[in-house]
Amino acid sequence: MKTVFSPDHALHHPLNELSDGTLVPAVEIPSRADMVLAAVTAAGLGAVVAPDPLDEALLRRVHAPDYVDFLDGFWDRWLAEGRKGAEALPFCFPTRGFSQHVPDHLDGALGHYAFDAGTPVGPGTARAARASASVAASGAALIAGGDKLAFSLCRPPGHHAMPDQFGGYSFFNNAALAAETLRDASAGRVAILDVDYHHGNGTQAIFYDRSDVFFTSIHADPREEYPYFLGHAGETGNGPGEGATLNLPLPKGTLAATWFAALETALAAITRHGAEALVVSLGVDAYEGDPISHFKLASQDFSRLGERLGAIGLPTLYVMEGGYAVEAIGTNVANVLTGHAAALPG
Ligand code: SP5
Ligand code: ZN
Repeated sequence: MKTVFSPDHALHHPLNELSDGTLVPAVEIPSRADMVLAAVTAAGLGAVVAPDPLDEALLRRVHAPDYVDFLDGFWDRWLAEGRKGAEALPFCFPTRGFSQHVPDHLDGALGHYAFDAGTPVGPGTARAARASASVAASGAALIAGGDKLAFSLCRPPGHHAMPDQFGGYSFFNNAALAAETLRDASAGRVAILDVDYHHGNGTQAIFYDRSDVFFTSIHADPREEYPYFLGHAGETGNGPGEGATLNLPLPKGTLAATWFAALETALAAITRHGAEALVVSLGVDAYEGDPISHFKLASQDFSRLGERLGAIGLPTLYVMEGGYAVEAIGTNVANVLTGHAAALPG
């Protein structure tokens, strides 16, 4: 299998995030990707390749062009205004009852294009997010070209990114860009399985009205965990997409046995949908040692996850999402990929 990777992820290097009413050290940091790359290399999982240039039309089909332009231009505006901070955080949002017009004021525009105040934007954020998107799309191109297994080592993550809002450490929705790339390349249906601890609200939103891309997610119940406002069991899709979204929320503290039972429910639904390719939003923050999450998967459970996904036999692209136990993130990701590769025939 190939791993697609870009060192440009390091252009996004958040310093602090808001938590418990104070600024604390950011957890979505460059060393995450470096640890994963080192573990994948050490496991002998195959070649590491650079991404192809990003298809601008694809990016602007999944995301609103004005949102893409805003992110691209944000840091120059911040500098031109002589702002003090080394990075920006939105703090005022057009919630219930507010106008959706884009303000001229930079803080207003930043809030318009964001849904949380916990996702710093810095000098290289847009360039890193673009590199991450290209890593996702290039991984999907490998699968479209006949590879049975590939890994897009994306950073920053993507599954919280909405069509025109960033948040949850996500700017461009890498899994959605990968699924779109697969749809463009073939007539087959695609399934997205999101195993990150947090609900993939952005991916759900992007495909909510569509039947050709099935979205299923195993995550902490939004009633008691971020992103709070999406990911409930009752959200099943809309219009032509009715039935093509399956949320499997689980309580904080969930143990491996319960988590793997939910996985079986998700896999049965993927099979029923008739998917011909699988995109896995691979967050490993369901790990028991994760500093911001509350599921109880052990490192060996990630091997079991890979083995189970390999056994269903669909061409599969793994797209890196969350996972903040930096010392274990490499082992946990390599365990998934090694398990999957071992389960493939031949
Ligand atoms: C891709 C991904 O995994 N994004 C996760 C975004 C979670 N953001 C909210 C983090 C809030 C952390 N607050 C912890 C408080 C501990 N007392
Ligand atoms: Zn997560």
